[in-house]
Amino acid sequence: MTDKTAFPADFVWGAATAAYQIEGAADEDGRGESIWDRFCATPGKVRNDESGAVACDFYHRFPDDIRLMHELGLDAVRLSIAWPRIFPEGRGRVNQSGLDFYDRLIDELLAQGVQPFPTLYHWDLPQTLEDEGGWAARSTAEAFVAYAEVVAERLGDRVSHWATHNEPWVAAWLGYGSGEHAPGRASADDALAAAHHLLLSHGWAVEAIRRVAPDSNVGITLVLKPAYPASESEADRLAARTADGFFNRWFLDPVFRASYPADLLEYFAPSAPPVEEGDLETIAAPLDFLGVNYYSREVLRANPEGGLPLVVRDPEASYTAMDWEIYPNGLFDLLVRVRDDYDPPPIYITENGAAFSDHSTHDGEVIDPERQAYIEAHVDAIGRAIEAGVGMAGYFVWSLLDNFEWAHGYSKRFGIVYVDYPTLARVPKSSYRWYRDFIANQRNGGRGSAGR
Ligand code: IFM
Repeated sequence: MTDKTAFPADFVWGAATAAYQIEGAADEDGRGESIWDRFCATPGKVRNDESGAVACDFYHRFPDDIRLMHELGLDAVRLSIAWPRIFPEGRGRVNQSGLDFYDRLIDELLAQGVQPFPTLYHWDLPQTLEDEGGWAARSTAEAFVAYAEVVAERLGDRVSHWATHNEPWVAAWLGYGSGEHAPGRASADDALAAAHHLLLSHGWAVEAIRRVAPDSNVGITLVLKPAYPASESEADRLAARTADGFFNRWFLDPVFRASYPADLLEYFAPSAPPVEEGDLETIAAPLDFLGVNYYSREVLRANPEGGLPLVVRDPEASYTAMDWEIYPNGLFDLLVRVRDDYDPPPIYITENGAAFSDHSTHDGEVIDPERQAYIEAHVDAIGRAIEAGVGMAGYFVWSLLDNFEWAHGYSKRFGIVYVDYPTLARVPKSSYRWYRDFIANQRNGGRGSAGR
């Protein structure tokens, strides 16, 4: 175990959320339709045809939820801005009520001592833009920059840290490659184009945010998944390298090296991202921080039939309710590797957490020791990375509240606060109390033991 005093005094302890997953109020105050509203309304796309129409009703209940954040002792919270609240048609007309909502939200957070770390895009693209080609079209990247500028202009006097995008791999490959997520397209060409335009819009937005809010720290959040070979064989090592290229290097290389990885360009050929002159230099705009979302790893072996690498399941390992292997050391390995290969700016773990099937007991308690153990082990891995010299700036647990888990609907609970969906009552879980005591202990220089 790491020495808990490894964390610097200014290390940020946070929790993460996203607009579509918690806000609800889908038709209120002029919000436009998003691709997730449309996807959820399409029968069979989301478990039980559930949607984020009400979600946790954070839109109305945010003062109470911010009180929970304050009592938890959070330094910061990740929230995302819903693009369709600001530009109901994606571009053009600004909906002032949408901006007013985030204005009130940010003021309330600051009043309670919680720093907002907004993300501009957490997957809720205005449907009108999807109708014009979505992220597969360059024009969506142009619309994103106009949106980023309007939001940063209004909120930039109170926001210190902006993330442009959350997990462009998911937005591109699950949204446009497999169709598991909105908008539900299944085309590798579209996914490659979407990934490129997401990255391009990131680069353009970095410049736009800094122009209108010069004191901002700007970064991007990538979901990274270390890939390990199932054996030392050359074929398995190549399988792991390909998986690593697909998940990790495809995004890290353009952001930090202004290039796409050559082995993956070859792998995807004849499909290719629609790169225009100057795009890669734009994407590689220097950043103030890198956000890393880490949940699990993959172990790969070569496919004897020559197709995609095969994922190997470790029968000895523990898995979460998402069926994701619990592998905290992967986070340590990943952080050291990202530092060695990319020399990034300070890293925030912008998401880390686990879904388990939590229940409220007869006396109304929710006891979730597996989640506590998961968080503790991953925080420990971060402490070890700091001791190994990796520049770490903060940790955000995913998630503050149980919420709408995309195609899984409400069936997967990631929160440290339980949400009773029929009544929308909030019940802090035992992991919430553990995290509260852990944060308080860190403020105390890591000298006491975190309460159980
Ligand atoms: O719920 C998601 C979140 O929106 C993005 N990162 C992963 C989480 C768990 O799947």
